Amino acid sequence: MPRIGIYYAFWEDRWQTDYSRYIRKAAQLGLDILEIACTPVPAMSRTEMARLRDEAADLGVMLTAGHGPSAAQNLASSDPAVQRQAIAYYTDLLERLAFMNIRSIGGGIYSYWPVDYTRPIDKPGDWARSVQNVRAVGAIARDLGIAYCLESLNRFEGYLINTASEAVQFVQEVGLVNVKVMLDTFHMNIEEDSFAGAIQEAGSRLGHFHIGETNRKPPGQGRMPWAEIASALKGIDYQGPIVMEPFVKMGGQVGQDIRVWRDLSQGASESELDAAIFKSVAFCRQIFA
Ligand SMILES: [Mn+2]
Repeated sequence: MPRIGIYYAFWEDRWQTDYSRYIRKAAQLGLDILEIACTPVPAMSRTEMARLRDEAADLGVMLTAGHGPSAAQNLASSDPAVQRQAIAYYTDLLERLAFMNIRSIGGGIYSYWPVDYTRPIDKPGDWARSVQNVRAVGAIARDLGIAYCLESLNRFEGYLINTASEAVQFVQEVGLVNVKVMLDTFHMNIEEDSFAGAIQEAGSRLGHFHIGETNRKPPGQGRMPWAEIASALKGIDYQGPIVMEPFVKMGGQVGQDIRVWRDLSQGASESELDAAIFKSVAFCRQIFA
């Protein structure tokens, strides 16, 4: 059975929170994985990190990490000082994730997010710098037993890796087994010619998979071709995490960064949001069985 998870920010409007609450909620809703944001991790005490690690273990919830790096954490930056700062950031972060028994980090962790498109883009230069620096950071992750998963993002959110094909090329140039491709159905829906084709192209390099409908509602509420997607994942014998990343509420930094400008939940209360996820988990168990 595949491991199904959820990104905590479905319920939150900030990129940080008390994750204990969501570890318990994930367990209650029948999820195998809680994905957390890395934002608060560098400021956590060892006691707090150990508490989250142990709470998750006690409830049988696996933790994974997602990250949208700030401009100061941009491994592709043309400024050598920013590159050094970004490498130092990941060096500390990865050690902390390993301490928390988190063995997967994913996202635009080869660039920064959200991108400032008012500035000119140097894709070849940023690509070359990012390959080199992801190799350095990826080696640290490898030594800690962490998969470093590069998420292919749609053009409005990223410019270095928009497709599975570009992700595979990037990962090949990095050349480390633990630096993997990460796909997300929301981004794939915009950029890929074929869902199955993209998954097949990633193949054994696929390390993390995000799911959601075209408008980021929970899986099962829209028109994503789930049968094709599930069949393709089965075809490549994908055994990694499948994490839903729904966003339905406006407000806060999350609503701003995700560009949620209407309440897609129709005014749902927290218990109604929970019920929607409970239903979506059942849908995922069925479709990905
Ligand atoms: Mn995603």
